[in-house]
This record gives sequence, C-alpha cells and structure tokens, in this order.
Amino acid sequence: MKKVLRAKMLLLVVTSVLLLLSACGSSGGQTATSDGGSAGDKEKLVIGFSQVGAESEWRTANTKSMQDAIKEAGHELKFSDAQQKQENQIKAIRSFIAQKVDAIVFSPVVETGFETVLKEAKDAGIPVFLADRAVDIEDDSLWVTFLGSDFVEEGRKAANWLVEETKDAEGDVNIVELQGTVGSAPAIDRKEGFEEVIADHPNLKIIKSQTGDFTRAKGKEVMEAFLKSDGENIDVLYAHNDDMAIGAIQAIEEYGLKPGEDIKIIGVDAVKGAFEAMAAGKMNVTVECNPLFGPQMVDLIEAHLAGEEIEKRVAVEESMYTMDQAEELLPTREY
Ligand code: GZL
Repeated sequence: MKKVLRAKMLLLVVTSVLLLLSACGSSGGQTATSDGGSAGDKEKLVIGFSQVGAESEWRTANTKSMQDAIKEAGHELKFSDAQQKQENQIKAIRSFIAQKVDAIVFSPVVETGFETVLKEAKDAGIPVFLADRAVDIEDDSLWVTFLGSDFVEEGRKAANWLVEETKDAEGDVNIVELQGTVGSAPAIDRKEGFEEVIADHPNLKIIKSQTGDFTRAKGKEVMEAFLKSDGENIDVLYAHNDDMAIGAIQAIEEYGLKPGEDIKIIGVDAVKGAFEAMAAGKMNVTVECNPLFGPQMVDLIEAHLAGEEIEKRVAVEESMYTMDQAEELLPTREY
C-alpha cells in the first residue's frame, strides 16, 4: 500500500514540475500561438497622426474614428491635437520624424505653409497620408494619397438645394455666409462650389460673408453682427459647417426671428446636432461630410507599406439630409 502511495506522490511531483517548466517557457520572450509564431501575422506599425484640433462635432468624430481604427488594427498611435494652430502641426510632424514613425497621417489646418516639413518627412523616408483636407503644393510626391471629401461638390449640393427651394421666390433672396477657417481647403472649396451654382441665378445674392472658424461660439458671434446690420433683410444662412449653423440658430432666436422659417439654415457635415435642429424645425438641410474614414485610412497605410499602388486621391462617399428626414434618421446617426 505504502509503495503505491509513494509512486502516486512521485507522479504528482513530476507532473507539477513539468507543468511549471512549460508555463515559464511560454511567459518568456515570445508569446506562443497555435502556429508557434509571434502573435498575429500583421507587422505592428507606429503611426503619427497630426489632427487639426477639436473645434467641431465633426472633428471629434473623425479623431475617434482614426484612433479606434488604428487600435483595432493592432498598431501604435502617436496623436497630436494642434488646437487649430499651424505651428503645432509642424512641430508634431517634426516630432514624428524624430521618433522615426512608420507613417504620418496629417489633416492640414490650412492649405499652405507645410511644404518644408513635408520635404523633411520625405527625406526621412516616412510616407505622409493626407486625411480630410488637402494642401496647395505643386510637388505631389510629398504625400502618398489624399483621403477626404469633395468640398467643392458639397458647396454645389448646398446651392442646388437653395435653387430648388427658392425657385418660386419673387425678388432677391439675400444670403449671409459663415465661412470656415480662413485658408482651409473646406472653406475655400465650399465657397467655390456654392458660388459656381448661384452664378446662374442672379436673384440669389450673398450680402454678407465672414469666417466663423468652424466653431459654434464664433458662428453665433458673427451671426449676431449680421443680424444687427441686416436683420430683417436676411433670407438664408449658408454655414460651411453645422457647428457654426447651430451657433447662428441661437443668435437668430435671441434676435426674435424663427430659424428654419424666417431665415432658412443650410449647414455642412450632417452631425447629430444638425439632425436635432432639423427635427426641431430650426434648420432646413445639411450636406454630409463623412468623418468616419479611420478604417479606410488604415487600409491605405497598410497597403502602401506592403508595396501596393495607391490612388493619389480617394474620395469619401456622401449624401445630403433635409428637415423632413431628420426625426426618422436621428437615431441612426453615428456622429
Ligand atoms: C471637413 C472638415 C471640416 C468640417 C468642420 O472635412 O475639415 O473641419 O466640416 C471641421 O466641422 O471643423
């Protein structure tokens, strides 16, 4: 009996020692996987992302889309919020270069002033991917691709809605315009597209135009000034983004007029706030500018670094939404 007990004890000790050794082996250098290789089969990249700022609902959603996509792909993100200042973006890109990241994603706050730092990235052999906004630089070898919306088309869509909305109007239709950040691609292009369409309709007149820098606060402030100088004479507001439109709506109500009725409100982005304003009858239309392109951007980076050919310009698919659709669509909106 004692011999059997001793044999069982010995077996238990040997088994325990073997188990302990195998555990130590797997928690050492390599994480063991079913195929015995390193975890996953995708190389882990370090991606530097220089974001414009956090000036609008659109921007916040865009940042989240990029951060989530990079994390889900198993890559490391080095993120910089430039607070809408060009000098902060230039500093961030130089920092990414010094850290030898594998790729730089960059949404330029304005179209000019980045050529030198982009040349530094190219000289360092680090590919740059333009996200959301373009730069006005001849040498397009300084970036791999530009993934973003067609802002000129967004301006055209806004104006075409107004042409249809005012086709039976008698006399002039007076428009005030809240422009986006001065010098930014969306501000320049949304103005261009809108003016291209209304040029064929001389009764549609822009009587005041000023930047609201894409923020609610500035949009409200500038709209207050418009109302002070031209209040009863304003028929339409064209805002280059919904955040400025929402700020302007507050100004219009405080002035004593009904936004969406006395003054038609046109925005761009199609953020949740715009759907809420439209559902409340205070805004008439928003042109979609889709910020949720994080996964598409990660695919482009991985494809380029894997040696695949990438189109120089990749457009994001978009639509337009009106007041009568708002209530039904609001619960479905992701940003
Ligand atoms: C457009 C983006 C613009 C948004 C604004 O792609 O660059 O910047 O329309 C944001 O809301 O501030």
